[in-house]
Amino acid sequence: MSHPVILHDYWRSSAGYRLRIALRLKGIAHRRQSVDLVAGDHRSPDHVALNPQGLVPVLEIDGQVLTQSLAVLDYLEETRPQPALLPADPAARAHVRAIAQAIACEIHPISNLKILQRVEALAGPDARAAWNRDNIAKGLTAIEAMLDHPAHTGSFCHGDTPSLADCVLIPQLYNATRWGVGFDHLPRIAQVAATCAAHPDFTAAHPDNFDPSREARATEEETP
Ligand SMILES: N[C@@H](CCC(=O)N[C@@H](CS)C(=O)NCC(=O)O)C(=O)O
Repeated sequence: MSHPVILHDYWRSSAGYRLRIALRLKGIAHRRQSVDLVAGDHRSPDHVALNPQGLVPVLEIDGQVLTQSLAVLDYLEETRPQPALLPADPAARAHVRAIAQAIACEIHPISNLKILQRVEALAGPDARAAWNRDNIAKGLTAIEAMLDHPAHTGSFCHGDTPSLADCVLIPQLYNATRWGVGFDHLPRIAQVAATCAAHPDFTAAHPDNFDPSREARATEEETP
């Protein structure tokens, strides 16, 4: 019996955006279910039943309910190995994972909605943007140094095909732009951004395509 693949996410969620890219790169047909973070839908009993952490994304696949985007990316790679989003060489795999984790475990968590709301409550509305810009700018500077290594040349984060690192970096760059943090001065990141901006699976996953003010299609069937 085949199970429908359902991605529960919010159009501006960068963790959800990671999975939107990976699902397309791997050609996995799916349906998207919008969870409106601004309206607080992620705290509803229905959503908390899917994800006890009350976060997006959640992926229903193969009869499983999966949470934590990096764990979901690993699941997709293990169950649908082609096209590979991890290189074959163990050292290269470690590097790709290190980039993904540097973003997902270091930069992203302290830019999260609940953290920004707490910073604003403690230190005022200006502190929210200052905190976030500083965090993203410092984080991207470190990522640039990680990418700028002879063993990891290419038009993507590693080599000339997309990897898990690109699935995580591109949403972080979307966040950077939203918050007015530029990255033109970081040549490797700018190169990866330009490469992915010309790739149909990355453009199809872009948040603008899911902006409810542009198009009310929260539960519409989508194919990669
Ligand atoms: N580590 C989690 C992070 C998930 C996460 O932080 N999701 C955000 C949206 S990008 C969220 O649901 N935020 C709700 C909130 O902060 O209240 C993952 O990678 O899935």
